[in-house]
Amino acid sequence: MKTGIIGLPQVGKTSLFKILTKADISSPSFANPREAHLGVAKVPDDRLDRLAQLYNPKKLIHASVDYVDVAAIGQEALKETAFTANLRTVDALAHVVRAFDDPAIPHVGEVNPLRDIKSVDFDLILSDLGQVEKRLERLEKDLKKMRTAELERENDLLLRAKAHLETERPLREMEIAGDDEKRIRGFMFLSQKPILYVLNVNESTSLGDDLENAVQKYNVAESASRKNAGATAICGKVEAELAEMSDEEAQEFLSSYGLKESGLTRLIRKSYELLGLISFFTVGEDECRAWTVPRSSRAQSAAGAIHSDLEKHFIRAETIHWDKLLEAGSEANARAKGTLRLEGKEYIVQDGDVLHIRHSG
Ligand SMILES: Nc1nc2c(ncn2[C@@H]2O[C@H](COP(=O)(O)OP(=O)(O)OP(=O)(O)O)[C@@H](O)[C@H]2O)c(=O)[nH]1
Ligand SMILES: [Mg+2]
Repeated sequence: MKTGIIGLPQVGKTSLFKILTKADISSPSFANPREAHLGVAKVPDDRLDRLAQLYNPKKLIHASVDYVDVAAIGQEALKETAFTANLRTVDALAHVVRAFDDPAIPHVGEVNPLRDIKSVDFDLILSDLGQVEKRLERLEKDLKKMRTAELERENDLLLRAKAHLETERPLREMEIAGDDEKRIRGFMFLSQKPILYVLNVNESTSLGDDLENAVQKYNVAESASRKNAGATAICGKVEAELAEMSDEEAQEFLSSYGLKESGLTRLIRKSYELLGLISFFTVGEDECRAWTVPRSSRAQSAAGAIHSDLEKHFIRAETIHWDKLLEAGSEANARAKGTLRLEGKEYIVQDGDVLHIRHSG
């Protein structure tokens, strides 16, 4: 999974990228400011950590998310092919929105997250509209030469997309079904990508509550409730400090702010929700590992996330929910208690399942 970090100038995009990926921006590979930063973030998962305590494995592998940090968004930037190319390939966007006050850091006008959200969404809409219009012009010419059913369908779809965009709504809110999904995929429209609005809020002693209330406070709840959208809040300043600490220090620091978990954990969880993703685990003395699959995946296709051979030669999945396994203390105990189940290929994998795939390969 790949997420693009976007937003207006100086809102904290690169800071968020740094704390998510722990990348050293000062290293030579990040020397060119016009180039996008690419990095990988480990998906924090307390469930996997606790399973690992039981197995003490040689390798512990968390799921990961790729992030790309691009320059500030705007009409001009969106006209640059290199800028849009970096964003077209992502699965989702994280729009960092300024909600912190700091007179030292300039911002377009006063702090107003809802205005910024609308403004960036508008830029994405306009960029897609330009692309749609260009393609429609081509199609018109092609259709004059040769009327094929496929060209006409594409034309109909793009006319519908155009009408939708002209009402200033992003494509992520448009109904697209069946073959049209495939047809539209190739365009990699920016306003079609699921988006998470990330409010970057002030540091405060009541940060726990502030983060909880930020979406309401800044009137972002309605935008976040739309199709393929979501919202969360972080405090970039505090997260940056957290990123430098050991786990114990971080825990103490979090509770001093009235926080149970880091904002990043929440941010990544929200991204999973937004994209309809879940995690399942494989465990053993060699390796404990988290895997990411779409919600409602069947056991056989989930096995394919591990290896295509496991999918092909799938027989059954020994299955137990992670907390039941911890409760039993071992797979053998769980088997004896009857909490370890044998599931077939049609089984719908649940978030937090531990699977052991039996196969004939
Ligand atoms: N007070 C405060 N300052 C912050 C916070 N997050 C980032 N900043 C500061 O804001 C400035 C810009 O941060 P960046 O992370 O570089 O922002 P950006 O969005 O990547 O900026 P551009 O790429 O230039 O558009 C830096 O000086 C940061 O230290 C925050 O939560 N609170
Ligand atoms: Mg930046």
